[in-house]
Amino acid sequence: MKSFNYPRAVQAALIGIAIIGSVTGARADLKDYEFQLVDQTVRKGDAIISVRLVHKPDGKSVPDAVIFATRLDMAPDGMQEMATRIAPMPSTEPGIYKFKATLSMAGGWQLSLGAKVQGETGTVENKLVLKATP
Ligand SMILES: [Cu+2]
Repeated sequence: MKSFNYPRAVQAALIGIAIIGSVTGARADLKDYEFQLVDQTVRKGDAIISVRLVHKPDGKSVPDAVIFATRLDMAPDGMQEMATRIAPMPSTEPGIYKFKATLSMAGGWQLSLGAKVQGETGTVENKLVLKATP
């Protein structure tokens, strides 16, 4: 019976380590956060782009993050030099962040975003691809 007890003790210790690991991981891991496009497709021209910042482990939206849009360009269509200006807009829904941009051409646009999340150190960085329709 002694041979039985030892592995169980090890198993219990490993579970303990796993729990501690996941708790600290949830606090410190910026990979737990991601941006998601509210709409994958927008109309060409003056557009409003809405993104949601999500905490993946619980699927919750993250309000009060400091978001900065770094770039919007047509890299998905091989035109990375074709960039357009992007401006933040006020949002009425917590966890949803809005931007205004002029998408001068139909096709794929890549939005590069960064975020500072309350209580987390470092910066969440994501690239999202949306489609502008003619
Ligand atoms: Cu283009």
